[in-house]
Amino acid sequence: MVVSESTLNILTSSTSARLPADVQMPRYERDALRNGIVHLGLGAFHRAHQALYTEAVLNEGDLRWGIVGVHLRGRRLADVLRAQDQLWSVTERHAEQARTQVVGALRAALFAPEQGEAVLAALADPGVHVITSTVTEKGYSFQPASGELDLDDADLLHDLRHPAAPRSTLGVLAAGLSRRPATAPVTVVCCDNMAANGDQLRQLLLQYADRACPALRGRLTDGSIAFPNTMVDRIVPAATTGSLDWASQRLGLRDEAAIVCEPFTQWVIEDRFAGPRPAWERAGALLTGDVRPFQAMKLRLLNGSHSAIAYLGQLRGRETVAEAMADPLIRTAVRGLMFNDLLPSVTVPAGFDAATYCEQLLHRFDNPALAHRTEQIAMDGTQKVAVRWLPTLRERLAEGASCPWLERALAAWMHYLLQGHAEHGQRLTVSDPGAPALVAVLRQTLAPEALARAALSHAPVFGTEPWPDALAHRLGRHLAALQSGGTEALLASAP
Ligand code: CS2
Repeated sequence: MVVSESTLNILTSSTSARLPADVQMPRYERDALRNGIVHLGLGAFHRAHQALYTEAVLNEGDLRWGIVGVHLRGRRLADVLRAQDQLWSVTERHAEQARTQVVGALRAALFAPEQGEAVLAALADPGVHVITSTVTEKGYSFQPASGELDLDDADLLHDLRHPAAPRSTLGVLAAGLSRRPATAPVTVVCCDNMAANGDQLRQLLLQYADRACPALRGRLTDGSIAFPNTMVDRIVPAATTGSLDWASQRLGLRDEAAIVCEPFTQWVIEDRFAGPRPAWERAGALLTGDVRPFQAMKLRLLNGSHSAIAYLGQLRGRETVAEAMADPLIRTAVRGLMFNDLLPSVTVPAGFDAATYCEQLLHRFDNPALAHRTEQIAMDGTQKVAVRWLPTLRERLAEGASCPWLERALAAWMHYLLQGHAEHGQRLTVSDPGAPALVAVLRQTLAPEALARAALSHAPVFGTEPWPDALAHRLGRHLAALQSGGTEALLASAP
């Protein structure tokens, strides 16, 4: 083999000895690892979150939990990880502080479209006791408002016709689980930002099984496959050229899979496993009977605020969350949204102080060391808004309360979808497979109130239960303000 200069400068098992002494390395023999976990969706979030909890378990000597990673789409990262012997670095940064660790937990990075057989074999392996997933909300092929399968999803439709050669998350999971011996229980741990994410995934698999592989229904209902609900939290921006260059400087080696994320991390998991599991609690995970209060607190306060920052930030030309938070108009709106509109709808888990939690969130959003792009968070709004904002809005309106900030954020999202450019003129890229259908509805009229009414009747996002007429009226006023005076006019009229 020709060893080129550039190969010598890449993070691999052999070059890792050259890393600076303060970079934490795996403290176990990687060759002795066994496959215990299959993970679907090998993006940055998994590699900075669940993989680190598992790494801590491995570092304590329980080597049953090596991870087989599966990329469902996009092969670049699978290739990168293979070239790096499945190693990558995670640097936790806040302002000037930085701590770096290299993770060794990954045993293989499979690319499902080309290695489908190996993926299904891994899922069916009786030595694998846990399957985790981070495929983003849209990766589960469902309609956010109804929770039903999205029969417009091309990959899902493909799999319903060809279940033995699946492409979608549900199809891959169903085919792999169907192959497992009946004597091998397994736990599927959904780690995406959906309410009752484990229950939701199980429901979707049941719907899928009924259409494509009826034999799986029995396995999904006999208790041999568990779907605990989880709450996952860590701010992990997608890598940028800047973050990769920064990591290379720090490591003295090129790591094309390097992650720079915040120090904060939280994982709350319903303690409902069908077989053995890694002792993730040793790494700080909370195993508990009821995850719902944690999910609501996090999805509404953190993710709900994030989405507002994203749409206001995009319209006002703020590239990152930290930049958006430094904009007084956005900061005031985010505080109002959190403390006035969202917090009253959240039952904070025992032992948490709600106001402290919100202040911590503001501090996390301010982190100047992260380039967390508002464009990234703005993606897939049709999935996210339905989970992050609408349950609060429904509940608060039913109680007769008002949500002035949340309603303004909703209007800003609609305006963002329609505008296509920021207030200073820069083009905006809307990346959301569900958006064209909503935008088509919005484009049917120009009158703000009619536009708001049309949006609220778009069932895939807003559901089939009617929204109060007064809401359409208020949203219409906000849209009119946006059309005439932009976000400045929108936010100036807020309480
Ligand atoms: C963000 C989340 O991109 C987004 O939609 O709101 O990825 C967020 O950073 C994480 O959920 C934090 O735990």
